[in-house]
Amino acid sequence: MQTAIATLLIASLAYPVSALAESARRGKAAKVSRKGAAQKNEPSYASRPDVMREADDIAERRNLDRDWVRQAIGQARYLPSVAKLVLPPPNGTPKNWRLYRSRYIDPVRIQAGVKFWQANREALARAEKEYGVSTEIIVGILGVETIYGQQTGKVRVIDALSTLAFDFPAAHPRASERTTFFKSELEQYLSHCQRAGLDATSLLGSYAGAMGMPQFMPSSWVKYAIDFDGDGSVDIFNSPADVIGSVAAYFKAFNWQSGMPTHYAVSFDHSKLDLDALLAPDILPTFSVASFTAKGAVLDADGAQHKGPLALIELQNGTAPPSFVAGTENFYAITRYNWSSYYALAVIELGRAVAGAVANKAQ
Ligand SMILES: [Ca+2]
Repeated sequence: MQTAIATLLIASLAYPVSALAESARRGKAAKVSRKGAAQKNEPSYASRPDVMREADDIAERRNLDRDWVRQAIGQARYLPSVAKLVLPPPNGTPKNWRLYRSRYIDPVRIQAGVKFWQANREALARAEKEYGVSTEIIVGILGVETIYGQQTGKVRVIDALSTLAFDFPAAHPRASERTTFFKSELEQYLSHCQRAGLDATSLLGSYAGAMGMPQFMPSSWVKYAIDFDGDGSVDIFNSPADVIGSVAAYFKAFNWQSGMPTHYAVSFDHSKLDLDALLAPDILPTFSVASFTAKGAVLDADGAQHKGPLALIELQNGTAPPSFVAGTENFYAITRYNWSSYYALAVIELGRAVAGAVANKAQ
């Protein structure tokens, strides 16, 4: 989602991203596309004077050809299914890490990851060297996002972004903020397509407008996507090397620190446990090892040696007791791709599983 990302979008929705990201990427994504394809009876945005006025504003702000912008947005159609997907799940929907994990850490995805790793060793090694971002994390991200390009979304980006920019569901608690976000994404999308000579009405992506193998939102596409195979163009749809370099550049920009573990195992000393205090900063790494342990968190030997701040990450397991890990600044960096600790841990564990399978094959 993330983000780059649909990621950022989902991120800023401030509720269990996991459920949303999942529904979008799995079954419901296909459903949206089928429904999306059937939207021919929805009027195009060309018939909405308020939207055409916004198109003119975009053209002026971005110094784009007015007719071109009108034509691109004018061809977009409202997607009712997309609008529904961005609404928060009903209150009280329990999050479930084990269920979430089982959907991403599976043999199909691990096998696809092994193939991707083997086919792109050079680019992965170069990204690790130039950006300090480990192969495991890049492989984990691309597996969770799109199964290495197998599921990049089938919704027209112009339809998704226009729907969310001009008809974001008012029932959403942060509708106004989200509307502003999607208007900005639409604007950047159009501007980038125009400059890169791409057809803004034909690119496909997720229901939120996230594109390509890494599912970058337009703002991340503009800011972080790079040409990493040296062919002179940036292609996050078809070039695995460009995708690898772009994800690495994204992580570097969000303060990924080379060599730092993402998290440590944590248990509790119940005699001094202050769980409320430990959970108060949520996923933001805030505690030194000393203050973490003073509040009753017990780290393993590696964790006790950690130099930077830590966060106590809680993962609900439905009605079963929650799981906990001690997240570092690198764990937090992964949540900048998609604002969910469930997402981050799935990325980490998938990357690790693929690495293990690659090592096994090498023996
Ligand atoms: Ca390229």
